[in-house]
Amino acid sequence: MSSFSLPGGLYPILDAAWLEGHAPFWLQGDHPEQLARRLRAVGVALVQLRCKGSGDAQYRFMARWMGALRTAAPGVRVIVNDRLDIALDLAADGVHVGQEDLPVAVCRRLLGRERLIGLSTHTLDEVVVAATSGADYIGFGPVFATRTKADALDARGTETLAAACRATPLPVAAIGGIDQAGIGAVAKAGAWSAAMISGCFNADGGDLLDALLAAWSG
Ligand code: TZP
Ligand code: MG
Repeated sequence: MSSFSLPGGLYPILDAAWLEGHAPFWLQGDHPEQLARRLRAVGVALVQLRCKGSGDAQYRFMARWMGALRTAAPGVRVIVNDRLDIALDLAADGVHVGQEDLPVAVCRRLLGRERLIGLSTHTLDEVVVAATSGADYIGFGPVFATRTKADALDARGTETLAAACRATPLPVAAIGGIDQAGIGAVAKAGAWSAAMISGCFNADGGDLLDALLAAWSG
């Protein structure tokens, strides 16, 4: 495991399908660079790239955003969802895997000690097991109901999130339905960060980063 010391707070997930369906302009021209600059300016430390499309689409989406983030947001760490091979090819700062993806031990062997590995968990049992998996942080959720992930499980609620945070020494990235209204409770529950896809943006696709940060800090 790497020596994990990364500031928490907002953990935006740039999801290809969500952006395409709700805020496609972020995918055009130099908008990726503009959003990358915004993320850095507000102090975001970690971003995840997520694309559930074909391998080719996944690669193009992630390569485009990796380029934008490296250029316009140096210092912001970039985590690739699911695809360890793409993470390696793009020299990402780490990978985020689910319970049914490549085992953390395999990711660690290929990524080395310094890069980050996140592991999704959904139950307290999974949280406990994850503590010895070699992951640097865990995701836990869905905390609230979400419309973004079609096969999302039932909302766990902030009480269970707090129990998850108590049950592990690892930093917990809460996920699922987190928005301006809920992010304060997520922070109070002891989460290290709030991972968000839709909650980062308003209905027009404008970013809500300032308001989210204010609500996170209470
Ligand atoms: N895993 C659990 S819920 C979820 C994922 C990827 C979706 C999160 O999206 P949103 O829009 O922040 O609810
Ligand atoms: Mg996965």
